[in-house]
Amino acid sequence: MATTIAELDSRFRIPGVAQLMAGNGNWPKVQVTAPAAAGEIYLHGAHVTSWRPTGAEEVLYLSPHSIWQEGKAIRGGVPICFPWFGDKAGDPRAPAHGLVRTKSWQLDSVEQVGDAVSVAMSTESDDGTRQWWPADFRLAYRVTFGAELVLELTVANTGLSPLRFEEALHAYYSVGDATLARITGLEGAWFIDKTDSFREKLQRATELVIAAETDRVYLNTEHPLELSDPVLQRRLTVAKANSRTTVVWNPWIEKAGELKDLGEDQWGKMLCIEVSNVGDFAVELAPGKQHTMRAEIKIA
Ligand code: TA6
Repeated sequence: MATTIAELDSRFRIPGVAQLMAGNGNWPKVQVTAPAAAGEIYLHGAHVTSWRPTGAEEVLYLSPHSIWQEGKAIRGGVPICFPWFGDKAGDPRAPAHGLVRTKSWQLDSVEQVGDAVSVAMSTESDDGTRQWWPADFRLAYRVTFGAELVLELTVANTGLSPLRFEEALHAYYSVGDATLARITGLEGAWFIDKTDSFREKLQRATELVIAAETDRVYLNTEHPLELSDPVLQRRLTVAKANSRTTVVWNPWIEKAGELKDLGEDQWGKMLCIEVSNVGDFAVELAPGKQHTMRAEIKIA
């Protein structure tokens, strides 16, 4: 028996700070209005769709054309990709970016931590996931909405066999004009260019500029990045822990036009920087062990 939003709200609300409410698609979401930040996270996919530090504008991009429909991922915010990234190798029928961004997650706790609010959700393997990926796992996700947005994804291997999985916090950032935004902190890193037959290339320039469709997996990168936006007049830093790859994506006009839930009028307003462990840097996890990937986003 599904728990109603009213029942969830009575269990988890913190008056004036956090409440459960019906969001888009009438899907349940936790709405946070903490002293340090406002934000929201849906139980659908444990999907963060908003983070606005007090005194600042919204930081995350959410498509106005997102399709709020069972089985569909919300377009924008921070989709969780697990246990594979992109298409599943050797199985074109499998859902892109894995199995959990369209699952309904369990809400475990909502806590005020100083002037921030921390929301914990979880999900685990079931018959539905095992038909695509014969593994036993539990995911625990903790999101702290404060002066920083902290995302912590913990994967536990609850089975008897080793696991090898990819993961990504596929964050969409709102930008004033993607062609004027600049990403620094990647110089000297090698990357796989998915727009050029997955060729491996070296990032020579100090600044990454979006001047065409951009879909790159930066390899063996562990240090913080900076996204500067001269239009919105802000700089974001994206720091991470236990993540060896960073994906940078902008679909540009043509690919955006092919995505019904994005659209060619939207590509210039978003830029994805994805803390991840993908490809050769997928995570190997022994039975009974767990791994936590962490992203910390703040306005510089
Ligand atoms: O992270 C970049 C990427 O892998 C792109 O190749 C593009 O497919 C994007 O993710 C969005 O994927 P989605 O399945 O959400 O449309």
